[in-house]
Amino acid sequence: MVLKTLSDLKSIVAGGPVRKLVLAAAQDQHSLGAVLRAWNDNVIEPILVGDKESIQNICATSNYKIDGLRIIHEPDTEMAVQMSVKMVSAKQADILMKGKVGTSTLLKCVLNKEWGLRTGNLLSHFALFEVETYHKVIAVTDVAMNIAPNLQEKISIINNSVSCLIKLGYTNPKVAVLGAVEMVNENMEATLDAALLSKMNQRDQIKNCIIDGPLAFDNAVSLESAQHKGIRSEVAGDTDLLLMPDIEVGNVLYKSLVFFAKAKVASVILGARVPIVLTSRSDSEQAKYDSILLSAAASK
Ligand code: COD
Repeated sequence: MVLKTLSDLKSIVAGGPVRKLVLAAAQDQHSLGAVLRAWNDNVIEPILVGDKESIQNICATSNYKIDGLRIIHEPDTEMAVQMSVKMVSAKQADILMKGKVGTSTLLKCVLNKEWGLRTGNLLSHFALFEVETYHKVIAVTDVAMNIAPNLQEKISIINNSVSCLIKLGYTNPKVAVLGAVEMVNENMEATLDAALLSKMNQRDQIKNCIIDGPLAFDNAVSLESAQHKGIRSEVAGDTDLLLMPDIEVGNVLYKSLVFFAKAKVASVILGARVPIVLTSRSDSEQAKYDSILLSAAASK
């Protein structure tokens, strides 16, 4: 099974357990809209932590029905995030979501050594894109958390992503490790890592997926382009997951897909005790809603 569109996420979570989601610093219009929609669809049971008056004002202005909704009043943003993270640590919630708070404030609380959500695994960002010009949903990692992953960190990022794809129904997802070129070039570290990752996959040191690289972006997503260059690869042209060399390449690709190609996106932080919805403030309500569905599927 592969996802053809992001709306397929709905059927994956339909009828599954209702997850408790805590929205940290909940006084944010798009986050509230997405959370209340997922609540209405019976995917999650929300707990809102934040400035109660602001939350109520946003809901009143937007005509959101909030009868029966659990709201915990904490007007200080950092305290609201801490309280939300601690609720997850205490197993009172299954998903953490970022509201009106900066990414690094939330991540620093998540990484807190005493009461944070570390498991010993690397945390990494995983995004799914639906773009008209590709024949299926394409996953991209890591475009938002790990800045310049080394080989070991790239292995963890692949493992986090492959586990998530398997929860979504994939078998042996196809992973393209990107470089600027498809040949190993000793001056381009990304190509060296890509060749090592491919060989480690062949030798079963990285399991449950098919890895090939280095592949340039065009070979990864276009069979015609790969054939034109004479590349023989099971992954080329049919990639399920693109592994980015670093955060700059990843973030620019993410934003190009959304702003130029009008792609739809859903994303989640993996590797912590629970999935974390960490969409950016500029993401649409639809992107936040799809990210909640993805997190619910990832929390299986
Ligand atoms: N997984 C697990 N543990 C981690 C990770 C990770 N990905 N990153 C850091 N840690 C641990 C370290 O082992 C250490 O014990 C502690 O956390 C602090 O590590 P530092 O000092 O390297 O981390 P910080 O606190 O300076 O920064 C961690 C961030 C995740 C905030 C940092 O990596 C970061 O700023 N990433 C980019 C986030 C961002 O700006 N995204 C923008 C695109 S939206």
